[in-house]
Amino acid sequence: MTTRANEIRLQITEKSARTPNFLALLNFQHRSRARCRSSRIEGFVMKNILAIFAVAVSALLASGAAHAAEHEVKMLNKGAEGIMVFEPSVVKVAPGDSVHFVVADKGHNAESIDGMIPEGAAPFKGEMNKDVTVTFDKPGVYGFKCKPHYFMGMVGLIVVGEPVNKTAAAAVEQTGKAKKKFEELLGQIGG
Ligand SMILES: [Cu+2]
Repeated sequence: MTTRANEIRLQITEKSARTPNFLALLNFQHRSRARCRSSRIEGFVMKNILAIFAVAVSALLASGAAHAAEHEVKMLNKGAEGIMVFEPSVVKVAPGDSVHFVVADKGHNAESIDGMIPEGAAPFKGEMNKDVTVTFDKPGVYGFKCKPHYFMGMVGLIVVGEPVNKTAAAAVEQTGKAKKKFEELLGQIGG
């Protein structure tokens, strides 16, 4: 019993007996079509593996972003602790968290103080009248100031994890009202 397809193939074979390479050509076409199909399947599988991988990576990133918090420190002409202040003046954060320094009143900036940041940490310097967001990765204490109001005691501390460099930060020479303020603030943190 022969199927219709087999009959056709037989007919072709008979007709092309004169052309010796026809069968070989047919065979080649068949094999290359099979290869094509299998590479299409491979492509489909690869695409899906990549898609699954991309979803997994973005889920990981999203969960990481959800853990990193953003804290806020306002620059104020008048706050609960007096005039020309950062509020709050001490912020405890986890490594990877960021702090958004907000210009709530004009005429202030936020910048780190030389010697008052952990070894290897990058200093930061916000421009006057501009908000600045700083991400803190290295554990330790970070002393910062408002440049024009440093002498009025407009300073603060960010404590990232453990204040490992507290002694070094406390040893930095301070002047004006900042000296007393830093003694106060450093007394508030552990380590
Ligand atoms: Cu200021």
